[in-house]
Amino acid sequence: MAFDIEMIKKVYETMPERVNKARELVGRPLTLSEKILYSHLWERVPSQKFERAKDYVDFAPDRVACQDATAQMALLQFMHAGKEQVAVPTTVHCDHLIQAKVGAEKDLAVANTQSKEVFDFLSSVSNRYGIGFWKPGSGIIHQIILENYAFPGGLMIGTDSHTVNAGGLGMLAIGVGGADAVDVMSGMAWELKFPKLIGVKLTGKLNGWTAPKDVILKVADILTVKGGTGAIVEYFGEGAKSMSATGKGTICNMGAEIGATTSTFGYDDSMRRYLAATGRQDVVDAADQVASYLTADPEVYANPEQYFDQLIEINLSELEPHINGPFTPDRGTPVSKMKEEAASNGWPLKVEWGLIGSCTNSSYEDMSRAVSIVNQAVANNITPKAEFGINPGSEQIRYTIERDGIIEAFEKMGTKVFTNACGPCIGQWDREGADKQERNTIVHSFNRNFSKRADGNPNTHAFVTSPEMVAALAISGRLDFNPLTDTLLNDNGEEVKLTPPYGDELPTKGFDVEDPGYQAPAADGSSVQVVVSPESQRLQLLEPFQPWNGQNINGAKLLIKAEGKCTTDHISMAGPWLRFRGHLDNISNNMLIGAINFFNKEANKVKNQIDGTYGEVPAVQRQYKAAGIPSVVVGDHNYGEGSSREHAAMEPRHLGVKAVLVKSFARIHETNLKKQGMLGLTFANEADYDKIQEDDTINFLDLTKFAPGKPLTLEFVHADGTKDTILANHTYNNSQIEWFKAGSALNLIAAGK
Ligand code: MIC
Ligand code: SF4
Repeated sequence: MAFDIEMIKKVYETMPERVNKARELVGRPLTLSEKILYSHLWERVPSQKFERAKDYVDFAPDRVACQDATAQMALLQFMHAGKEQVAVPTTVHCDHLIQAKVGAEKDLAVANTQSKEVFDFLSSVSNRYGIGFWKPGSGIIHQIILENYAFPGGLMIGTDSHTVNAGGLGMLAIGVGGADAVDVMSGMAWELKFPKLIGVKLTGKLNGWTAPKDVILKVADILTVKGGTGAIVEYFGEGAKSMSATGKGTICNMGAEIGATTSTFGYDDSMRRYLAATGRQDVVDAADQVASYLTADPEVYANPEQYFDQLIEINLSELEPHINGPFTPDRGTPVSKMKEEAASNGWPLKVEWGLIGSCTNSSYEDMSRAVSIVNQAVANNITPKAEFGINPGSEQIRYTIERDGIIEAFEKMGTKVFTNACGPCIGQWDREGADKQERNTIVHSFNRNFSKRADGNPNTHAFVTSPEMVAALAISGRLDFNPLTDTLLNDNGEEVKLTPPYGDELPTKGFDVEDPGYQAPAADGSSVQVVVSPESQRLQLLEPFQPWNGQNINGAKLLIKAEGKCTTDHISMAGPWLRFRGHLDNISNNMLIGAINFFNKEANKVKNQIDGTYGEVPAVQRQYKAAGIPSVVVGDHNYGEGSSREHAAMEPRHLGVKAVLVKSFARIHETNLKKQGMLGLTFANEADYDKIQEDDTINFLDLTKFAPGKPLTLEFVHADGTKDTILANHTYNNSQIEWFKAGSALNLIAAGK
């Protein structure tokens, strides 16, 4: 039986009435995304039509998921909300804090010792408040969600940007910061600007070396890292039906990389098969009763251009395998063009490592298709040229692939099998030699490849591709190997051509597992003690942020003018810093240390306007704070792209930065800034970015008149006494302005407002 099946049945019972009402209000056939949104309104039955990209709407998500690296801050905040129990089904997953080094068994034991305090905290808070807890080693949050909790037509939020993975089962699953999760766990509405809709029509059928991953690598190439901002991507067409549910999950997962709010697919047979194989025939039976509500109205897919804001068409039969990177997931290169591209850009051609796993590609199907390539290498006497590592997505997958001989086949090739966890994908990789900072290339099936992300080495060129291509490239040891046309030399000096991958979508003998690693919460947790030691270096209880003093901000200093890409990895780096995710003061020592200073093109070196020296960003900011001087951060486009980590907003807030002024924001980060009581502003005129100088002092002229839709006026006083007055736009609505005034959204919840 599925978890929370009664809740799921209730969603289906209420769906027809709500969707029918919405169709009447909107006055035309509905997309799937609209059906899910309109059937999850806080007001229950819809009473008005919403305008896309304009109206803020209150929603009632069905469930919440948190992973260990973000759950600490989310739950520390939730503890302030004064509730006895979470209001909707919620789970916590331990997956980010486990380092990959020698292999699963030893690495997990090390993590359980090193992060014991954090795991114990998460386990006891979960037990206290009625939250399902998935222990370290149980798997990566998004695979566990897909295997256990996702259901067609549902709406969920999760404190991780790849929550969107659950779109593979026809959900709308959306990544948020911890403060948003706290709203929903506390029984309040969750607010989102009604998204725009991008339709992707998939014709033809995947074949040969092409995999679902290539669909999203192609879409990322078309839309770029910010092309999906504020939009839901809805996939449909014959090509969509021919893909597995986990393959659909891969596509939705990487929708985070184009900034999309989420992505989804209509309910189909692939979802029925996956639900049944993962023990949820009850969900299939319930969903089948309302099947027409779990996909768009037929008119929509017949004439998509009338219903979507943007339409993309991809013919799967013609799609080539793609290899995206380095340093950004939207730089797509079809395999046939790689020789040329790699040579003209001088990318290191030798592949040092091939890594298969991460939440986007760690399903049974992924492992079974990748191993079909590995098996060919072994059978043909080819010694792989690169090292190999895999992270299975969940204990259920690991157990099943071990039973089916897949692990053994990987190991024949010297593959390291790491813990069922994020591992190298988030810098939890103790890669030998990474500290030498040599230029090198790795290929992986993850979703992100920002600088330093996997091994901390800024010279590692990481390329994202499908698991089967990772296997082929790692075996050949070359980035420009094209398995469709090229041959490999085996150990006997013979030429061998690899044949295309094949594999089972689902295990023919069914999934199996001995201990999935789940801990159910106490039925009544009121007596459970949650202890945080005041001496802890890993956890720190939160102090409420101070409310706004009602005055204009005057005499603020420019902390940094960040140039170019500034993702949440640049603002609050992961890897070794993950251990401080529950300790705001300690983690604040990584604030913006990866951002490039426009004025000297260096990272973590900014001018201290108090004494004119140059120092590390957090250190300089701590001096401003100690001197009671406010500060402002200036940034470029798509600032805060990537992760949902609210630390990227809480750290500047904690250290006394007042405003972040950029050309444009990534959605989750903008909301995180608002929730934490910061000013997130955008240049009304982008060219004003060029006017900002290193020694600037900033005065807010009309913050006392802060109101929705009204730009703020900022005066930049330069060192020579001249001034530039510029306009800064913002997207705060009335209630968000209240968060700013109160010091944070949480301060309002705690005050019972
Ligand atoms: C990531 O992939 O960057 C992470 C680590 O999963 C983050 C969450 C985090 O920073 O904890 C995400 O994607 O939201
Ligand atoms: Fe974990 Fe990587 Fe997925 Fe983030 S993207 S949840 S770090 S596997």
